[in-house]
Amino acid sequence: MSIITSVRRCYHCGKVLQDKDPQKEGYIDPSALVAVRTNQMILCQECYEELHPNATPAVADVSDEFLSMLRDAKKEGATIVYLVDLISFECSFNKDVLDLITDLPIVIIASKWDLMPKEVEAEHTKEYVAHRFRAEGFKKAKATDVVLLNYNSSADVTLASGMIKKKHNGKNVFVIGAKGAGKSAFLNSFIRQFKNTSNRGIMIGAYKNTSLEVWQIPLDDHSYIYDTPGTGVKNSFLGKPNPPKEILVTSKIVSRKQVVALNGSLFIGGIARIDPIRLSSEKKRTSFTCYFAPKVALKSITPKNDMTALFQKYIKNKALKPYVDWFKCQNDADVFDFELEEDGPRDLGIAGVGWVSFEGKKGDIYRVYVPKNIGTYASRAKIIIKKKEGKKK
Ligand SMILES: Nc1nc2c(ncn2[C@@H]2O[C@H](COP(=O)(O)OP(=O)(O)OP(=O)(O)O)[C@@H](O)[C@H]2O)c(=O)[nH]1
Ligand SMILES: [Mg+2]
Repeated sequence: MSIITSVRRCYHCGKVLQDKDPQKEGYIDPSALVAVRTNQMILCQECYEELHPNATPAVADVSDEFLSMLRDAKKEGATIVYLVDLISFECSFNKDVLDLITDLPIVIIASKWDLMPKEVEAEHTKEYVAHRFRAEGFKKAKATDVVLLNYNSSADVTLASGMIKKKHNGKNVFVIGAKGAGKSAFLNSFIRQFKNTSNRGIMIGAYKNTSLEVWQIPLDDHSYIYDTPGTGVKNSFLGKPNPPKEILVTSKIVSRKQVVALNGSLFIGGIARIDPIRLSSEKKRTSFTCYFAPKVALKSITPKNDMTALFQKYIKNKALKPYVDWFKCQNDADVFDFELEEDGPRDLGIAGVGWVSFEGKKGDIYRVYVPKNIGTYASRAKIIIKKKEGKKK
């Protein structure tokens, strides 16, 4: 006689489950294995992570070494130059970074000003950036702390350099921001205008007790300005191994209009989708002003019975550019409902790609589909289109 016992396996990949070694296949936390009955379907940790959607939009990642550098900055009361890419920075913040620096003096540089659409208005944009920083914990951030920067404009660079010199008060300055935000481009322009009044030179090397490669430029005999490695962009399309080239904004964005009916959808290439699912306006449709690179195809879909199957068909047939091979079906998506809490111009954005702007009404709900682990956000509008002719850039 033999005793036959059914071996518990992952319902998705079929691997035999084990709770001893997280590095080996089929691993599952022991508590999860105990908690479920023998006949219940269960997933190994790897499949659970692969299949399980995020409960909140994905956030930016950061290394421990970077945090240890910022602990130094905090200790010495250094000044932070926080550099953000105006086209897409809303999902680039990291809570551990913010916890260390929100009380330090700050200069905010918003780069790629030259790539913003022509209808953009400088004062509104500065206030928008300051508002986003206040929301992230920089309670005192003001529009006057923000410099809009085109790194090719020597006037913009002079303005930013002047603000840094005025604020840093003899202490070190750390230039931080997401990968690709434009930190090095700014510091290269800074160096072109730079007069070294100290008896020290510009150096490149590992920051104290870390492997972080930093540039250090002497501001005076006691302080440096550091160009630091970018914080993680794993939650952005730009952080993926081969980001689709169509998303890259290389010239001034030109806005496009798309009207989408209630329960219809705006397909953004084969990489995202936005559906108005509750609208209070009588017209029961939303007019989106869309800010993406010109090769990102946009398509307004009238409501259909099976929107999921339709979106899947578009993705499978590669009908709209861009598309990525890691977003094949609805199971690969994170899906969020954004319910508006106030009336007024609002944005919905996708990390590393762009955003749509529209007139929001309190209580309206928009459903956003993005590939799993790509950030998405809702905010007040980055660009307000004035009825009367406003100040042009
Ligand atoms: N059009 C435009 N392009 C910019 C601007 N600033 C930076 N760039 C471009 O953005 C890209 C990334 O800039 P970098 O300066 O390397 O970014 P970074 O923040 O140093 O990136 P990491 O070192 O990887 O963290 C480069 O191709 C720059 O030429 C700007 O103001 N306008
Ligand atoms: Mg750099």
